Amino acid sequence: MEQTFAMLKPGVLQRRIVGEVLSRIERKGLKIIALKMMRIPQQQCETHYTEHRDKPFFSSLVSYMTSGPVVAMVIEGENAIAYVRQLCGATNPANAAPGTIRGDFGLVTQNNIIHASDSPESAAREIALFFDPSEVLKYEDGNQSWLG
Ligand code: 3AN
Repeated sequence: MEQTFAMLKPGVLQRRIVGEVLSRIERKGLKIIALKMMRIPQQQCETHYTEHRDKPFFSSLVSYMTSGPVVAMVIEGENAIAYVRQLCGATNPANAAPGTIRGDFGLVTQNNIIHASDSPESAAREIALFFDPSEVLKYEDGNQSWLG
């Protein structure tokens, strides 16, 4: 079963919409197998966004992402990476369709509510960066064939 990493960005807790965002992930049938609130240390944040190190928005992105608590998670399910990206919508909320998380809750690109891994390689790297294996919990769903 595929696993992906997602993170609710600073501001989501303050706006009291953590539950709304998590519920969209759960309603889809995806399974949350790790979840924690944390403040990201600067170094860890720079490592997480290392592919954007040379972009003009890098330092602003890192200071925003370390400015308040985030909610990090590992999500499991069939095609979890693609489905979570689909639930998020386009990077720029101006282009994100209504009904998507960014389309419904976001206004500007940097503060676009949620991060989600974009490939199996990023998912593995990001899960390992944020979670100790002991924090990722395997549990049975019972016989629910609609879960795929
Ligand atoms: P996504 O998060 O949709 O995979 P990426 O990987 O291109 O998009 O960007 C990573 C993060 O960098 C975005 N979630 C957003 O916070 C920030 N970002 C991307 N493009 C811009 C931009 N043009 N200006 C400011 N921040 C940006």
